[in-house]
Amino acid sequence: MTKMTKTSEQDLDIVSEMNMAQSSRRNFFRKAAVYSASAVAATSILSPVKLSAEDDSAIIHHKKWGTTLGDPVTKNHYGIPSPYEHNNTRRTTALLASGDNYASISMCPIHEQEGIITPNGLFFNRSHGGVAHVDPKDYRLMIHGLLEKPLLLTLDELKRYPSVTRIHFIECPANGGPEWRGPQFNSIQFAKGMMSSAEWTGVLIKDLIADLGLKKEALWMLAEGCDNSEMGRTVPVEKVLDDAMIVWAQNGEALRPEQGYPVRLMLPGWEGNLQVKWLKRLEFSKEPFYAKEETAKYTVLTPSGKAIQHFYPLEVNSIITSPCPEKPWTDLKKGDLVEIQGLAWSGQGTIKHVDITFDGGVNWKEVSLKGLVLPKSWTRFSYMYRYEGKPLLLASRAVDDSGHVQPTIDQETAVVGVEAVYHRNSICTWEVTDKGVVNNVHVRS
Ligand SMILES: Nc1nc2c(c(=O)[nH]1)N[C@H]1C(S)=C(S)[C@@H](COP(=O)(O)O)O[C@H]1N2
Ligand SMILES: [Mo]
Repeated sequence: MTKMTKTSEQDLDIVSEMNMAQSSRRNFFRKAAVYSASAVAATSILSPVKLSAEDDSAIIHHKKWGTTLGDPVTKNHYGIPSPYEHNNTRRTTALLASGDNYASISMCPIHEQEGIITPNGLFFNRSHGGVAHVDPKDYRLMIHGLLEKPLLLTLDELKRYPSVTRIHFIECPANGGPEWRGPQFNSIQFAKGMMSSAEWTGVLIKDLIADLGLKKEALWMLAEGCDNSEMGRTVPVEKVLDDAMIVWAQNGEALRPEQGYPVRLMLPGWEGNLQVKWLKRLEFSKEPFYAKEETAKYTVLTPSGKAIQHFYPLEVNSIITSPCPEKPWTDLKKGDLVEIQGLAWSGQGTIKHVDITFDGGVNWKEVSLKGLVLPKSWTRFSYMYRYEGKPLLLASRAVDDSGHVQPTIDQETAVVGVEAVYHRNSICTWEVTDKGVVNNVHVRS
């Protein structure tokens, strides 16, 4: 186990002051007067700071984009990213893809993201029968079963209901699933990229069915898609009447075909597979439908041989996104200040705090949460670190307000075993070598 070596005391003071300032606004304001002038100036992120432009041709000479006309502003009526960002893309791997790539998964480059929103073109995509292209003119939503008044809606009619807009992540419960026995991918995108987050707009199902007369015996709701896989899933009415939504917009525009255009079911914090895309039908019933349909739900096998049947919400989880195998520290020099960042999330509540370790879990340090901290939502965390060029075992551990703490690998496998596929939420560790290379490793006690 690698211990951090000490930098000079003054350095440590300045770094911890920056972290404290981030973690507490009140604290920041109290100390701002003292530190705004001194500490910020003294803790330049780049060392040495380059202030002279004379010999920098990018400053004194125009490049080709400064000496010719650019594109007409009407060239891309729908904008696309800079061609230099072509590497920031979804990816798939043979390990998780069907041969023909129809029943496949395409993973999100979570290490390339800033903030807590995934751009629509990078949202992970898991479709069991390819991406359906539904003509909104021919789209209908049927709501029936144990209701006094069943309902058939067109898309325009659905959109007449009062809408809500909320930020939530979607995670496939198989995210990280190939790695129960050990690391499989030296890549955050493949190890943890079966998730993404967006701002969703749609109607709460409780509002939609408020005057439809839901019967007392209705305990379950079947959701079915109009793609070829249909993806029939049954969920408890309790969740439906809590915060389930039917959404038609994603980050301010219509859902992308990959996310179920024109309409998908959104069950905040619950398994991605339940969030039926290309939604066609909701049927309320007394019994769950999976009694009849073999593929209608996932279970979790425990070491005793017994399966946990109802296991819908995703548990508290986190991962460091920078550094990571795709974003190593190989360009850093000893003494550089660098921001460690990551994402924490929980389907059972709001992230309360996140700790990080540099020594594989022997010592932990609380880090700051940054930006919006919302229920059932990605939460970004941050820590300013003075790079020492020493090997590290770097990991994060999140705690949510439902009282759940992210488990170690040993704690998790003691409950669920290593044959499991779904719901892996144990601590992820990056080994940082003395050269700044980052590797995916499993730390066991
Ligand atoms: N109709 C339909 N809904 C579906 C699926 C599907 O194949 N068809 N895949 C499910 C699975 S397994 C997951 S993880 C999520 C993926 O959502 P995304 O493709 O928007 O990321 O959608 C779910 N909803
Ligand atoms: Mo999934």
